[in-house]
Amino acid sequence: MPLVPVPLRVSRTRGPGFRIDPGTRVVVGHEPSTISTGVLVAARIGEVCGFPVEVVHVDDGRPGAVILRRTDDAAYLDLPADADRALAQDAYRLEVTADRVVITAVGDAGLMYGALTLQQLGEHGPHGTVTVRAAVVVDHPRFGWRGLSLDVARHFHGVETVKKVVNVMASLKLNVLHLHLTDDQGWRLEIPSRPGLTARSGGTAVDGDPGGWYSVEEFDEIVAYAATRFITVIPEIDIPGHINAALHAYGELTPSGEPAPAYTGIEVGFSRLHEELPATARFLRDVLGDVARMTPGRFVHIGGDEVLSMERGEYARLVGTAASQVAAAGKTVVAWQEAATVPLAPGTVLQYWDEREGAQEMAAAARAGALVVLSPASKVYLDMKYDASTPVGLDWAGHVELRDAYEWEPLEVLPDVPADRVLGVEAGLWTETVRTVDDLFLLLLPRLAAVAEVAWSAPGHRDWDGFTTRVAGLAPRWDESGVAWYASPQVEW
Ligand code: TNX
Repeated sequence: MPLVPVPLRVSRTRGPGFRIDPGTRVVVGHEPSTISTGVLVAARIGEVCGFPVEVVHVDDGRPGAVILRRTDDAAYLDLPADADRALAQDAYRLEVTADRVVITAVGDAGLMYGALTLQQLGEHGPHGTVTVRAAVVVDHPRFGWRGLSLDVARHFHGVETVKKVVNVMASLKLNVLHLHLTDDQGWRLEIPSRPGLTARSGGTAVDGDPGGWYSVEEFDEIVAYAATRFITVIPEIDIPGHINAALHAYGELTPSGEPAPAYTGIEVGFSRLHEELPATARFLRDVLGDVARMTPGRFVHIGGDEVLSMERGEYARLVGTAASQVAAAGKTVVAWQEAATVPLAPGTVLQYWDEREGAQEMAAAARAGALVVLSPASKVYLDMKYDASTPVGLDWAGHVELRDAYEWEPLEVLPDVPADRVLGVEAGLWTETVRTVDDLFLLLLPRLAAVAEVAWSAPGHRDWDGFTTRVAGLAPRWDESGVAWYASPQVEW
């Protein structure tokens, strides 16, 4: 299988390659986290080859060992001198010789990424054997934030589907899953202090389609499943707009005191919280407190997008209240670009999506201490149709063919934001039109592979022609795992 995202350095070395066969063992040492990484690596190799792969603590020197080795010496990995810590955690060195494979990394994430590269280098032979040509790979990501945002509010997608998405993300070395859990059409996360949110607004969705929600335990299951694959889940509770589901559940949040009617259309911008209602601050405190407690990761996303019916002062105060609740719970705030004009704590993450506006505001916020994640809709909104014939999707940001998702340079999106303020890149998949798991993967693949390479691979190391051949090699894996994908005419599949 070819390599996507393309690594920093791959050198073929002399001599025969490594054969993965029933004698292959994964050697993990005694570090508990490395043992669990080793178990996952062994399971993956076993899955591909069709036989169980043993995990052992020590290397007995016999041929056939895949050795996972943690090191504190990042110099060994050839990292650039100024590489930040997140990148060091993800870096790895992979050495394949006839007798053994050695994966060396500072963090367990790096070990896992090295094993994924090993898997992609494997060539299938008869009887389940896989051979990997002798090589040395040295690799680290360009960006520490390589994400996908998934809207489970417009249409609900359950735990099993999310796990499939996580598997595909992990295979592409993506590491942030942002879940858009609430919107006008439905509320998808159980909030223990506010059971009415899911009881009354969990069952609705666009067009009257079936809804659903994650219980606390199910959310935990997603978080843990993702964490094992080095993916951080970022929950988004979208305030102060996109909030009709909450207004439908709790009449105390509306000026009349009456619950708002359920909403199943796909307009945006009409619903809002009201600063003057005492219930509003209590709502923000309860919900964001619970969500922060349910989230082991560093970040909680508070939305802030497309509030079309609120005066700026009220908007700023409501976003500020939500942000202080998140900070009080010990988490870092993420918000959409509209919040760039609100004074927020340094280190707040702003997510840029709407290229029609906001560039100056983003630059000013970055100068004042904000960090930036890039989700330019015309490149990475994977709910955009590929072309006019795509059966699902929207087109407000244009058609996004594979090449559009691939051929762009993140640091050119907001030229006035200094490079050291840019955390990375996040694709988006909004689900107004996305009902089924097949719809979902048809939009995700192959474009998610393009975005993953933009986020991981250094400029100058990636190019469109090379990508088209490499991405074609991923399709058989997608078929094996039973996920849909779009045969873009830009690639010879
Ligand atoms: C814009 S991106 C939105 C979403 C829509 C999406 C559809 C963002 C912050 N807001 O509410 O679902 O476009 O592509």
